[in-house]
Amino acid sequence: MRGGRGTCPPDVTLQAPRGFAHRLKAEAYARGAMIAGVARLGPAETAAAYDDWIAAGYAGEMGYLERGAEKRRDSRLPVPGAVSALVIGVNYGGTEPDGPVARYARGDDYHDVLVPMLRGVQDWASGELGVEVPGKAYTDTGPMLERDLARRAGLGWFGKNTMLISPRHGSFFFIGVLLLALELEPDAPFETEHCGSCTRCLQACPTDAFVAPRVLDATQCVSYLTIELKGSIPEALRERMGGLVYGCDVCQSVCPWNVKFSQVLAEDSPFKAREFVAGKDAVTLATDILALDQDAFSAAFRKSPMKRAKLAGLRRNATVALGNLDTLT
Ligand code: B12
Ligand code: SF4
Ligand code: SF4
Repeated sequence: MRGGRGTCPPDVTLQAPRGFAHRLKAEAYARGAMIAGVARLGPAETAAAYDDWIAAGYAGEMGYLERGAEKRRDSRLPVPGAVSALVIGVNYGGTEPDGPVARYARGDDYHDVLVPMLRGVQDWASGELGVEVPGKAYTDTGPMLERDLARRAGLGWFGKNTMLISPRHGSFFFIGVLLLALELEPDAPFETEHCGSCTRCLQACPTDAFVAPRVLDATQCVSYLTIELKGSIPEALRERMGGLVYGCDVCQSVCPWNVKFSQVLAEDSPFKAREFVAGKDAVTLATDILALDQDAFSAAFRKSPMKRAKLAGLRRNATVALGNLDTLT
């Protein structure tokens, strides 16, 4: 019926039997999802907000965001024939303590976990329906407005910190999307918002990176500065980064929805902190990073999302953190 998992011929859209969407979500839960919903694909309601964000230059050096803009505006475009999305949220441990490395990056790389998880669900669906179901799995791996799709699938609302927040689980979860050329009964989109008059995240951001509620200037965000930025970190922002070495959770940690509803990580979760970062304060971690050579770096961060910054990026971050903590000689 089709040419493999990543590809599928146009105009092949299957019809799922009644109740199949429920079974599909149950399969996702069984494979590790904390939340799951089904969305009908189509033009993104937040496309204009996205365009404005790009036009304002808030994406900084992340040029890929503009290049994929057309597909991001309409979720039917990335996979020909796709009409539905299974959208999952996977817990990465909001009850873990704050530290110099953001929670999402302490364990295994989520791309290596969520994509196979979703492909497993796709294969399960093919087996159940007796025909290969065309589709493609994404988690931060393609031109997709994942938060837009997650809201559409009923998972939660856009917080003022821009995170997709679930009223039952907070926001410390990854989003994974499985686009399917399969007609499924969709869940109701999440239509309410529950930030109210709260502004804790906006006030707590160490670099004042929020231009307005729900609008983040990524070029000012510590997550961007420590992970995405290739060159040196602008001097004016260095001191404000304090002891943050990789990523930032501040605007999530202060959120009452996380304080109350964050979920504990399962003992066998791939997102448990690896030895090199577990329990270390900023000075210890930064000192250990500066002692790494290339081989030791590769061994310590094998299958870790922290590889993305490369050794040079981690050294840069570690140096800024140590400078801030007044320990450089
Ligand atoms: C680029 C990017 C970043 C950039 C920019 C972040 C940003 N807020 O835009 C940087 C490097 C800074 C970043 C940081 C982080 N990221 Co990031 N990132 C992405 C990526 C690749 C694209 C996001 C994007 O399109 N940004 C552009 C803006 C305009 O889109 P948006 O923030 O999603 O906003 C949407 C809505 O909020 C709405 N909207 C925007 N403005 C307004 C205004 C109003 C009034 C309304 C109603 C709606 C609205 O429209 C937008 C488009 O749909 C996604 C993966 C993906 N493909 O979607 C992951 C993703 C958003 N990141 C994720 C994570 C985990 C993080 C960090 C927590 C990592 C960390 N600890 O350091 C931080 C959080 C920082 C933060 N507060 O957002 C998760 C978020 C999961 C969740 N529950 O929300 C995602 C979905 C990856 C994943 N698959 O799990 N990230
Ligand atoms: S991740 Fe940190 S720096 Fe970025 S917006 Fe949130 S609090 Fe600000
Ligand atoms: S801290 Fe407050 S304003 Fe910010 S996302 Fe959470 S509830 Fe919304």
